[in-house]
Amino acid sequence: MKKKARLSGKAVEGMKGLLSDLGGIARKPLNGIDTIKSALDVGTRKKAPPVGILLGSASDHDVMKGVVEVLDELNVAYEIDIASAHRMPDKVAAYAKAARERGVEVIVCGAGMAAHLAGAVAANTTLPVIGVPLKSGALAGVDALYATVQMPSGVPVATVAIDGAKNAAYLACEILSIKYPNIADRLARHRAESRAAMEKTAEKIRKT
Ligand code: RP5
Repeated sequence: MKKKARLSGKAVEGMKGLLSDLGGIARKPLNGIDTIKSALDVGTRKKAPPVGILLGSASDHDVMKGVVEVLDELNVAYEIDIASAHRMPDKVAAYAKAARERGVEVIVCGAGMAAHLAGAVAANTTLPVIGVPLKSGALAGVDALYATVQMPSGVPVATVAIDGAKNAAYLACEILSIKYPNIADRLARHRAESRAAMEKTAEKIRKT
């Protein structure tokens, strides 16, 4: 009898979280781009949001929701889906090949272990691809870091730190800010706020 493929407990939990996050269809206008975030229709819609987020597995969602949190905070629209480089290679290639024409402007990929996702996406598009190496397995993300960052010349992947989901989102926004002045303004405001918060803490420390 054929053995059924089973998802790990972590993957099932990640999938549940992802589906509950995507449960309510959210519309978010950005610079005239009206978007719907849905795990179901990525790759088929004509007008895509500027940021595409791909996860190598449902088990990556816990960390990768950091990308979503930052994009929500900066009011930048995105679409998110699971596209595993080794389990769904055809979906990965199709997504990457169609992305530019659909209107995607930056792609963020998060994957762990041998982490081929960002490289496989970069191989199929000339859009900027940001890779987030994720901590998992025996090598705790060092494997994913090397696999993501060590792209051969000509097919770059801008790689952030292990589990650096939030920085991937900020970097995606910085890339978009070249074209969208309102995103540049929001980034500048965010930097100013984070500086002010640090000064406030410093003030407290100085007084103790
Ligand atoms: C990678 O292998 C995924 O990106 C994930 O980080 C890791 C484990 O995947 P699952 O076995 O949990 O699906 O491909």
